[in-house]
Amino acid sequence: METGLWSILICLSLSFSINTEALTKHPILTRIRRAPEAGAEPKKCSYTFLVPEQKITGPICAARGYSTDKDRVTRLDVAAVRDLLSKQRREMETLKLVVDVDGNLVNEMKLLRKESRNMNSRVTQLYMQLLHEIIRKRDNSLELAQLETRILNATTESLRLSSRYRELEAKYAALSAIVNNQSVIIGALEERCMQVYSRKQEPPLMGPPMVQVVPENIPVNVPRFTNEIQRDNTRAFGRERGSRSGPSPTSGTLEAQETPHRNFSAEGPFRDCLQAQEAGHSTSGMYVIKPDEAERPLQVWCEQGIDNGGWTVIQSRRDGSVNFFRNWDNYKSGFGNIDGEYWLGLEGIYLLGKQLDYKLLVELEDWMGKKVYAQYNSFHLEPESEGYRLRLGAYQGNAGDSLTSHNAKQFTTLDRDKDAFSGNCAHFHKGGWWYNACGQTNLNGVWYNGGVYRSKFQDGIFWADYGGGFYSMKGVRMMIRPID
Ligand SMILES: [Ca+2]
Repeated sequence: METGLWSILICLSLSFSINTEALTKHPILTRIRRAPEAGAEPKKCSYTFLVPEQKITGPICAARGYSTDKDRVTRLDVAAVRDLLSKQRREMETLKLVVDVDGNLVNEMKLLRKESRNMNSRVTQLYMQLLHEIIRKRDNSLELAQLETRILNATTESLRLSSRYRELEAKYAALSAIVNNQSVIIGALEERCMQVYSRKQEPPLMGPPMVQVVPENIPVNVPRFTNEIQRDNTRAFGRERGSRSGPSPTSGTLEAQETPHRNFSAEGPFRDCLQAQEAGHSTSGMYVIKPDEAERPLQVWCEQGIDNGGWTVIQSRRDGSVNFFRNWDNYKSGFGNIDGEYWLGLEGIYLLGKQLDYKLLVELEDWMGKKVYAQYNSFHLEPESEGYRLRLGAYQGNAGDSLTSHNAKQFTTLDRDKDAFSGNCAHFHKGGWWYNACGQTNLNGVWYNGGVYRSKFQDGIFWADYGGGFYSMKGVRMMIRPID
């Protein structure tokens, strides 16, 4: 060596053997498994150390087998080692990353477990709620079933009562028929007795023929299950017989009318109740009217509550408080109480009907509280010189037509007989009416309490087509209104 230095070559063989198999077996590393490098033999490398020149004092150790390019090989080895170290460092970093990822996964797992526990808790809560709901619904079903049972029981009971009620109705109708027939028989027997035992030679009093005995619609069919409170009839009952005032009519004049305290309109006079209504008076009550040719105003009851209102009431019966067995003058001028029972008067009715074309509505109320109607599409009276002859139009309604047979008849009272019967119908029917011989209706007759009545003659307030001749109505109203 020219430098005077000698070299000692120490060959170091470093063997780096990385057990990659052990790494690839790690479960976490499966994702980063790499293919093994081909020819991954333990690599060798050489290092060259330079030492200062020394005097040779001993044996010289000469290296064998090292050629002149040994320095180049050593650098390659160093580079290879560095590369390997770098690779290992990267692998270490990769492993570190993997470990970090693993840690994150563990955290995620923990979170998921916690979430799962929460979900379990929530599911359990929901299950409990569901269970509670099911139990509650089952209880509701039970209550519903109990309620249905009760309704069924009530319905059964109601049907049973209804059936019982119909039976009673039928019995009542049958009994009414018997009473009617008995009244007729008794009347006939009384007449025969009079004939047999009368010491007088004068002919016996023969009554008019009876109207039909048992009509088809005897008033027993009333609306069922009504909530209406039955009105107290005890007050009227005391007057039942009192309203029959004996064979002679009262000769009194128009009864003093009570001072109206309510439902009274001081306005007017109006032509009729329709005009009052058109003037803005929409409530029923007492009004003053004055027909066109009337000498003095009249008090009337205006019915504004039924069938669009505007009805002038010309006759009213409801409690037997007024005697209707009266003479001609009374029937001509009118009598009674405007807020109770009254007759407007033939002259007033005549004057009303003279000013406009009117129609007539007859309202009947039976003792079961049921109301039926008969309406005639025209109505007026002829003047007194014609005996206030009745002029009626066509019938419509649900009461049956018992008035048309009285059409074109003059008015009869006990003291003025204009009827078609040999005797005086007012005498037998105890009222004043447009009698024929004598008639199918007697709305000014005797007010009997309770409906079916017993009498020698048919003198009750009857409407033959509704109840027959021996059924006296509880209430009657006759009212008129101009034709629309
Ligand atoms: Ca006569």
